[in-house]
Amino acid sequence: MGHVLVTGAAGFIGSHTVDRLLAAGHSVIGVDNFRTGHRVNLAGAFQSARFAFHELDVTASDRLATLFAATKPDAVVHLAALVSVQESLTNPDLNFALNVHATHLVAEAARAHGVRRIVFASSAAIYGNATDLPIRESAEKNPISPYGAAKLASEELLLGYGAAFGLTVRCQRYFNVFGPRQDPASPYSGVISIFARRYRDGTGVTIYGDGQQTRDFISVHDVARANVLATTSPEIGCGAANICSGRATSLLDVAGVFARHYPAIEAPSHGPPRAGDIVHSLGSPELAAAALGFRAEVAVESGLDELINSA
Ligand code: UD2
Repeated sequence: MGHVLVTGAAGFIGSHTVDRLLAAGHSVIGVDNFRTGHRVNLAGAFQSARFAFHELDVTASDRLATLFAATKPDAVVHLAALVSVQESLTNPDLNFALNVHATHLVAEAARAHGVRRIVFASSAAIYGNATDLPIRESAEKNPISPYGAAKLASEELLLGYGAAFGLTVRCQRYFNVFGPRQDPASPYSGVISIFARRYRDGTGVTIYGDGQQTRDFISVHDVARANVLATTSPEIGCGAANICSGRATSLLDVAGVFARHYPAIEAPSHGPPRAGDIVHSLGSPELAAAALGFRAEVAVESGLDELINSA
């Protein structure tokens, strides 16, 4: 079994990835600075004797290198990031530090300490406003935020490392991930996390626009499984793949599931469309199926049922 270091371990996707690696029998070194992650997300992981945790900022390069030297991981799953597109617009310096420079520091530590594989949290944001749907990996990359640009730059950096130094690099281009532990704190948080909080609190939700806009929502359980496949599958090449469901779901359909669970709560109100919103986003899941043997299995409706019932 492998020895895997996960950065951003206490985050939404990180903590589910840690849980799944542990369930598969691997040993895991979790790293997080709790900037946006939460210790409570690792409550299950802390029960495992195969889990070790280090509170560490990945931009502290000396401490990061010391940790790699001490723990000698086989693979790194690099999920630590500035996760908000909006925050990358208001604080581009921090976006560069956390979403570009940190990637370099992780790649360098990995190279220096003989890590065989790096799995990286990329994003559909690298495609920008793509209109030719479903979006394939070969589509033009037109990031429209510092966040999307940083994710694309990090992909290139890592793939260059892979080619030069013989590491296997997998870039995971996540679409709209949802599920338990997603933080609804900001108005720019994922829409499903906002709806889940507001329905639970008994306050109505607002749909920006007519609700016919669609997204490729993917359950965090599927995303964690894709991360484990990318980390542990033998004989895998370097590359980038969409991690998506390949299915378009409208906001009205999402709201409809919540309405069935909460019949007493007022119907959504409609506000003006959000500035800069795209109407439709949909990924092609075919490359991930071919490269990783990954296909999403959780239907949006059952993922929403689980999320609502766990609230
Ligand atoms: C992503 C980014 C967002 C922005 C946008 C640019 C995430 C989570 N969000 O948004 O920051 O950069 O890309 O295209 O990465 N909505 C509502 N009511 C709400 C909240 C959202 O109707 O209370 C709508 C929103 O207007 C959009 C849809 O829900 O049409 C999905 O919103 P999202 O922020 O979850 O995801 P996305 O891909 O639009």
